[in-house]
This record gives sequence, C-alpha cells and structure tokens, in this order.
Amino acid sequence: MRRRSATPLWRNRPIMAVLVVTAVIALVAAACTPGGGGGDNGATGSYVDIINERGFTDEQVAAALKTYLPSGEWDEYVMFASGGHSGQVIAIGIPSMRILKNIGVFTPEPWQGWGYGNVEQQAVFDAGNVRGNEIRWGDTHHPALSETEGDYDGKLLFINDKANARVALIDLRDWETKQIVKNPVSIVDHGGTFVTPNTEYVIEGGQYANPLGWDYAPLEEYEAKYRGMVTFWKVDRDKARIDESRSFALELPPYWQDLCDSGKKVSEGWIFCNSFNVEMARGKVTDGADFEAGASAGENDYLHVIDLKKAEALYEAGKTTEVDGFPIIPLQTLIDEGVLYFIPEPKSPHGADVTPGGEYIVVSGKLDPHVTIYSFDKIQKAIADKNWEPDRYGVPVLDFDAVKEAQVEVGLGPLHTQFDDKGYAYTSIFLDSVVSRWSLGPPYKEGDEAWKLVGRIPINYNVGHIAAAEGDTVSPDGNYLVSLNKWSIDRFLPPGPLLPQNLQLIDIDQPPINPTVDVGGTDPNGMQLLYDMPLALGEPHYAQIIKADKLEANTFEIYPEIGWDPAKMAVDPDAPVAGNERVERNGNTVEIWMTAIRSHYTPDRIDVKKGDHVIWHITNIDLSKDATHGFALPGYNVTLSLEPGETTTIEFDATESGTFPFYCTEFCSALHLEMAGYFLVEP
Ligand code: RUQ
Ligand code: CUA
Repeated sequence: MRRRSATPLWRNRPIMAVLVVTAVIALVAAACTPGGGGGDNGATGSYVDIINERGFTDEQVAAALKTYLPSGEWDEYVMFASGGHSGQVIAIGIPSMRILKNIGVFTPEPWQGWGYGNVEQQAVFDAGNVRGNEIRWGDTHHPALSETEGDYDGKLLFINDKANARVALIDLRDWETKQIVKNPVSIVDHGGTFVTPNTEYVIEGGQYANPLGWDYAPLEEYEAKYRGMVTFWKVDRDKARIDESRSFALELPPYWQDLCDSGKKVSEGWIFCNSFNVEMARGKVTDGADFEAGASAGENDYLHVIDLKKAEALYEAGKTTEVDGFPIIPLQTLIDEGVLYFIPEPKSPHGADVTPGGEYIVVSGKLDPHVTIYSFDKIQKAIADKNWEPDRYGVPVLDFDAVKEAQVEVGLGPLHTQFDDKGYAYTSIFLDSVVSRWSLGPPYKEGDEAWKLVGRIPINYNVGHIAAAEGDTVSPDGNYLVSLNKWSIDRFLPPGPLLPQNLQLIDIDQPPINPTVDVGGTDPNGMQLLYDMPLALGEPHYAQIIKADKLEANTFEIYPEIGWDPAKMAVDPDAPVAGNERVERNGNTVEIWMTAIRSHYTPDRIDVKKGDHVIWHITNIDLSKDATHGFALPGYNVTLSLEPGETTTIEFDATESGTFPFYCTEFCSALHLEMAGYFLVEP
C-alpha cells in the first residue's frame, strides 16, 4: 500500500550529478531565452516559468528539490524533538520537515485523549506528582532513543522534564507515553536523558544543586548541604519500563552538572557530564555577585568522568545511603572507590559529546572559542598514573594537559557537537549564529587533515542544539543536520510578540571543497541550507533523527487485537467486545461495557443517578487502519481517542445531574455526526 522512494534520487550521486547538470543547463538555457522557458513545450516550460517568475536562484531550486516530497511519499527520517515547555515530543519527517505528531508526555493532550479521563493514564501522571502536587506540564529538553550496540533501535524513547526532574518513557510501538518517574533526589534536572549503548540505563543528570531530596537549607550552607546528582534509571527492555527498584543515584558536589553522554565502543561503561558553577556562586543576595557573574568567574569547570561499571558494583554491594528510600552512593565512596574523576574544562562549558567510536569526548566552553577534545585513552592513563590533584571535596582532578587531545577554534559561543560518517564533527556556535564543521583526528582523519575547521554555515539565529541524522550514535549517516534555533526574529511573518522557533535543515552530504576556512568567516564550504521550519510549540532543545525504516519495523498500524489496552500493551480480557455490551449496577456503582464502531456506540443511552460512581469501558472494535473514534463527554472533562482495537476505561463520580450528549470527535464516516448518545444523570 505504502509508497515511498527507498533512496531519494538526490542521494544517488551519479544519477543526481547527471540530473543536476542537466537541470542547471536547462535553467541557464531557459533563463537566457526570451520568455524564460521555451513557450510551447508544455510542462518543461511551466516550471522554468515559475522559477523565472519567482526569481529563484539555482541554489534555491536545488534546496527545494532536495526537500520536496511528492504527495504520498514518505520521509527518509523522523526527528524526535523536545517540545520544550509544551511538555511534549514533536515528531518531524525529514527532509520534508512536516510534523507527524505532537506526542503528549508531561502535559495532557486532548486529541490523543492523553490525560482526560483514562484511569491508567491518570496513574502515569500521578506517578509524576511532586509530593502530592499535581504537575501537569514539563520542560522537556533531551529526547533519547533506545539503542542496541550503540545504534538507535526504534523501540523506546525517553525524555526529561527539567522543571521537575522527571523522566518519561514512550513506547514506539504506538508512540504513547507509558511511564513517568519522579527523581527522588533532585527537584530539577538537565543532563538527561541519555542511554547506555544497550539501553541498560537511561541517565538523568542534575543541574541546579539542592540538598538531596530538596529539603530546606539556607544558601549560606551551600558547600556543606547542597549537592549535585546523576541518576541511573534501570531499563527493563522486556517490560518496556524503567525499573525504579533497580535504579540508583550518585551524590556529586554542588557543581551544576549540565549535559551528559555515554561512552561507546572503546569507552563503553563510562559516563561524561560537563558542569558549570564550580565556583559555587550563591547569587547576589548571598555573595554580592549575581549567579551570571559568579558562576562564570573562574577559568575552569569540571568534566565529570564516571566509571559506571564500578558504580553499579557498589550499588549491588549495598554501599549506598538512601533519600526517600532511593539508593545513593555517597560522594566519599565514589572518591574512595575510584568511580568519579574531574577534568578541567574551559569556562562555562556546555555539551559533552562522545565521538562515534568512543575515542574522544568533545566539550565546548560558552565563553571560549574552542572545542576541547579529550582522549579516552589518555584519561585512562592519567587515572592509572594517579596524575591528579584533589579538588575541595577530594575528587581527583586529572591533569588537563595529560588528557587533552586537541583544541579546535570554531567560533564564539560553541555549544553542542554532532558527528557524520566522513570524519567530521559539527558544533553549534551560539554567538556567531553558525554551525561549524571541523575534522576529527585519528582514526577519522590523519596528519594535516586532522583537527581543522572546514566550514561555517550561517543560521538564523541563535542556535542551541543541533541534530544530525543518527549523529550521536556509533554510525552516523552524515546527510542531514537540523539546527534548532532559539530566535527567529525576522524569518517569518510575526504572529504577535511571541515568535516561533526556527528549525533549519542543512545538507551536510557534500564533503568540504577547500581544506580549511577562516574562523571569523561564513564559508559553508559544501554545506547547504535547505529549509526553514517555524515551530509553534514550546522551545525545542535537543532532537534525535532516526531512519524511518527502523520505526516502521516496530510501529503498530492498528492495535494487534480488539480489546487492546495500550497501558498494559496486552489484550484486556474484560474489554467490551461485540455482543457483550452491557450496563451493570452494583450498589451505587454503575459499570458500562460499550463498543464503538462506524458510526455508533453500543449502548447509546446510559442512565445513572446523581452521586453514582461510574466505571466506563469503551472498545473501538473497528480494525480498519485509521478508523479512530473519539469520545467526548461534555461537562465531565473527558475526551478519549480510541484507536483501532483500543480499549479504554474512565472512572468518575456523577457529581452533576443533567442531560449530557456524548459524541465521537473524529470525523470517522459520513454518519459521524450520528455517532452519539446520551448520558442521563437523574437528580
Ligand atoms: S540545553 S542549548 Cu541541552 Cu537544555 Cu544546550
Ligand atoms: Cu466515530 Cu466519528
């Protein structure tokens, strides 16, 4: 049924070269012909006319051709972008940049019926409550696809909520959120989510320090009482859930840990997190200098180097204390047992990214124009040689020169780094508003070709993260890169003072043409900007881009059987099915078994009395692809999405008497408006 091009034409270099040359010749010829395109030769003339009329350059035409998907064709990749403070995850097709879905995660999402009545979803949300407070938004930052041997496997997706230190799990069989866990140690997070190469753990690093368990302590007691953390959430791959009972955290100094990445291949089993505010600034009121100045006062912050295998062994040996029943390995134990090391990193670092083979860790200093590259081998040697000085808490600080491999000048305000398949790294440059391409060292590039700046493509504007196709895995694809820009300023028609974000698609398929470029310049040197996408939702931070066929292999087209409960990912034996629809009263509890099919509910009249407790099961027994039915119950804050085969249960007290027509919210058939019924609550 489906139609898509296996390999887009323009990826096929020989064919494409011929086509481009032919097209360019045609364009040039057309442009030189009076009338711009050859009058009466039909279709050919018409597109040349359009190009001339709209004044497109060759480069613009090429960009359009590279992103255009004819009706019915599918994208080659899917990008999962954080929805920022929308609390959602956005799925975007690449190269078309068409939005496929906004997945409700920390925020109720009415179209998906996410969080509007379903009792199991309510339990997912409630697990994310903070000491009884219902939190119904999230500040999502870093999505993490599950991996097998360091490659995305298309099975699970994780994302953090910075605002409340929570992690969510989305099952990519149906692209629905299944679990939210609240971090018991910290009230905010940032350095997550990231997975280990076989998704044994999903990692959540902290950010703004707080006393463990965020109990009260005045800022004067910062050094003694405030702490940072990193949490290792154990992933049960069989159950597709985080197993809280096998998870643990590390107590870290209160150095505002920032972003983490997992070691891979040669560095598998190690975790790297950058940090800032090693100065331990406590703000203007306490210190006389605000956090901005105080946290940037020193020359260095610390890259945290963590031996996860050792940490795991300590956890299993019970060498832990507890906060709220959650095991934490104390800082002193981490020091004594050689789990934690620091490495100086240039001023106010951001981002810690491990190369595809795991040999190097790349760190950017927001106030330093270089990326700093550390060698994993050299780190191991420095640890073995005890080439360190203790920091104020006694954590060994490895000698910078002993572990540094290289520094490459890339521009002002470097942030995050991604990789391609040709030995190049890409770093977002916030202040210069460019993405810099630079070459890695051995084994990627040897001799003169190593550690060189080879391109700077301007973006509009203020880039934060970048995401390259499979660009943080062991095998990046090296064709597309998306720049996730914080400001859009003049790029779009302004919809009031709150402007959309701008995601820009960049073609990185072409290797550099010249050997180097100037650090102050804007020579893309082979890279091409293809597309601007206004994004009217939250502020996306990080994104990951996965090959679409990995998802297709795993995604349900419809639920596998009638009566499927997405919360359990199994058939509910008690689900309503055709023929067993009924209403039962038991004392003041009324239980309803209802089915939905084009274009009616059975039963379509429900009578209860005010004060009754209502348990209402509905199954969509329509198994045609896309035959989703909705269910809206006015006045009771209920909206459901019943996808083919799905069963759902809502539960509430009929607190309001009255006449409540319920109806289907999906335009499912010609008689969709007739898909309705009455819920009658007798006073
Ligand atoms: S952040 S712009 Cu990942 Cu939260 Cu760097
Ligand atoms: Cu079912 Cu409309």
